[in-house]
Amino acid sequence: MNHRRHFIKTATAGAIATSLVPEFNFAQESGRKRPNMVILFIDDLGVGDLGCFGHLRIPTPHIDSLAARGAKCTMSYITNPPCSPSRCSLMTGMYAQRYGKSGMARGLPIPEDHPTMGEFMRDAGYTTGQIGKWDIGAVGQGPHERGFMEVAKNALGQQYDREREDGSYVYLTDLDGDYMAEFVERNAEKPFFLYFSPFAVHSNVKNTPQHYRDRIPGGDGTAYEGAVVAVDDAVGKLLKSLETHELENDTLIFLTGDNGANRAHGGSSEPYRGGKGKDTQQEDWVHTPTIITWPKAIPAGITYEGKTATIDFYATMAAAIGKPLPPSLRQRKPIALSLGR
Ligand SMILES: [Ca+2]
Repeated sequence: MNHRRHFIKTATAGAIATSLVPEFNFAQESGRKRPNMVILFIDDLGVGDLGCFGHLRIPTPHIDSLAARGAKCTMSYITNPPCSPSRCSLMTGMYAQRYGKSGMARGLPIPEDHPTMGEFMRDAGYTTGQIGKWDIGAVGQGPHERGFMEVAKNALGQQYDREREDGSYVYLTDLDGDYMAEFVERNAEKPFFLYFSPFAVHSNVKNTPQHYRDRIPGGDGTAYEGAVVAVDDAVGKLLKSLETHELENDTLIFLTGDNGANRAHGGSSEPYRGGKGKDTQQEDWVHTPTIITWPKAIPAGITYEGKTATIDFYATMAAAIGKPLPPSLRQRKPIALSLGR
């Protein structure tokens, strides 16, 4: 199978959009091996939806294994709910209010004179890839235009029901997981940054394949519960691919949600109140389940109770590769990679 056809590539690295970041060659500067970066940004995932965060029914062994090999951050937040502003803040490392984005404001431009996380990593020599939902910036500010060299193609279909190129049915989350494994396989020999932002588990989830629902204890899982299991399987595909290429220790992985759970559609905010839809002034509208792993730098199996936020993932990645932040982010600090110590 020709995996290349599943991704659309820019002509050359750095061919589109430029940043204000000075030329910097980390490899020449330090001679150290550079870690790969992966962000797993799950749509509408509630703080109580994962086994490692206390859910009693949904089995999430792969995500739980991530937590076991790194840090579970129990006081982690987004700064701008819901979907679009949350993604803008993540990708720019800025409070989106700095460029006029308060509330949803879908389609509002992100700054052209400030590098996105994708542009920052691309300009550091990384191969950058994006899979799934973008929902950032204006027309002309898509993932290709704003730093991602490989962007997974959208499969035909609606919601979670999609078609493979041969016309056969595929559940979208399964396809997204395949894309992750493909991206790692293709780029295993050089440093990469993968931004995985699946449509899952955005509500209202209705058509989860029965075999996922059957994996809930008792076999009577809801469509939402089954969808979380499917995301866990996709994460499992990523982890297997990293293991196959012996990259586990050299990869910094963040997993989190873009905003709180939609409890009306089956998500869990436990042990907090609030979430998406109703009660957006309460805790779980902005409190997310975050896991950060990097075996070379973060102790295994720790629970970190200090505050963390997705807005600081950018600065954390910069610190991990030793690249100075752009001037527009000089006030940001990285999440301590020695979490818990
Ligand atoms: Ca969302």
